[in-house]
Amino acid sequence: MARFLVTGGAGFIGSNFVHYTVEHTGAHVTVLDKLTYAGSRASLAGLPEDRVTFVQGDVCDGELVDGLVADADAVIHYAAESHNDNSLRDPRPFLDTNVIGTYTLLEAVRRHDARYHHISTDEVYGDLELDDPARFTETTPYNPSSPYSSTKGASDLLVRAWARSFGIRATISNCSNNYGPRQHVEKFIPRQITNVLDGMRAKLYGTGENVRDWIHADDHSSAVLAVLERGRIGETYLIGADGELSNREVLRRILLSMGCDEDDFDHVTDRPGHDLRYAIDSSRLRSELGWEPAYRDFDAGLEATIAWYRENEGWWRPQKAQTEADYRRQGQ
Ligand code: NAD
Ligand code: TDX
Repeated sequence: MARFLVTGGAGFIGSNFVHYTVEHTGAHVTVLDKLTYAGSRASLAGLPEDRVTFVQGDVCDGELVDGLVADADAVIHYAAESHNDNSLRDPRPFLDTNVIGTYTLLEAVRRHDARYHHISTDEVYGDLELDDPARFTETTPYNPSSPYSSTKGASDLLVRAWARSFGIRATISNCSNNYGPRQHVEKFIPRQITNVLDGMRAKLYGTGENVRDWIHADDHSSAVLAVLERGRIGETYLIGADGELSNREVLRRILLSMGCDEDDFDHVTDRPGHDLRYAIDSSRLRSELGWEPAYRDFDAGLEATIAWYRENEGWWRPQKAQTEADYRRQGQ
């Protein structure tokens, strides 16, 4: 039985990967998660105890990390400070977790010769004009805009350096915006859904013309498994599902689906340095590894996500008041 160490496995995408792995493989998963404001044990509820072990701890803790990596065949590194708006308020935790945490894991991987997969984001490439026919590819130069994306870019470069200089067996994937169940209410889609459920107005930054390239978290997980199983060592794979939509359009669909008027929202202060558009060309992943997304109908995936938040108020309620208080302080 393969032994996976999944960092950040109590977060949105990491927990999706743990559920997906238990369902689709025979691997045993050890989750290492600090349980910051973004992590929740409830996201791992219902998983069989003989398949998943939970360890609460920090990826920057060298001794803890060394012991866990020594027992793993493969390390899949999701743990990160993940929210752009938080990185504009207080960048320091992003440097600690995203840069030093990755360095700590890489050193342990080097000592124990574990297979390493690094989870990253399309935001490392900066942004595109709305009318640019180009999309991001594996050779697009890095040009990150925010403290979040610059620390993710830094962590990717550490992985490349450790692969080249020390020969670690590493792959990297850079994925576009994920949606689905168990996403923190600070993020765009869950924030709007839970605002409507709470009788508050939805909040759109700036004009809302900004475009994001949406992918269901299950499709991100299936792509990561494909890279782990069949990816070329040393390679980077972009993960995306051709899901470009403007924020204004996503919000319109949420509002109409929840029985609101499409104008039932407030324009709020824009995010400083707000990236205009992300778009992923995932040809390499599809042609080399034969991966295809299972969720081709964004509206159906969005409906299911809205239903999940309706049915799981107990999961998101503890996060909501503090998140909105933080946004209010910034006029958002
Ligand atoms: P998230 O904020 O929901 O979860 C992050 C998890 O990491 C939490 O459980 C948190 O407790 C844990 N964590 C934070 N600091 C830690 C530390 N020092 N030690 C151990 N655990 C720690 O984030 P997410 O949206 O699930 O993102 C997961 C990964 O995927 C990140 O690396 C992110 O950059 C990447 N990514 C996210 C998206 C997206 O759309 N959300 C897209 C592409 C890539
Ligand atoms: O209330 C809001 N109103 C709004 O208009 C919020 C919270 C966001 N937005 C806009 C900002 C973005 O253009 O919606 C878009 C999506 O925002 P976020 O959910 O914060 O995501 P984004 O900044 O695009 O980054 C996400 O995708 C890439 C993840 O948070 C990152 O971790 C990932 O790397």
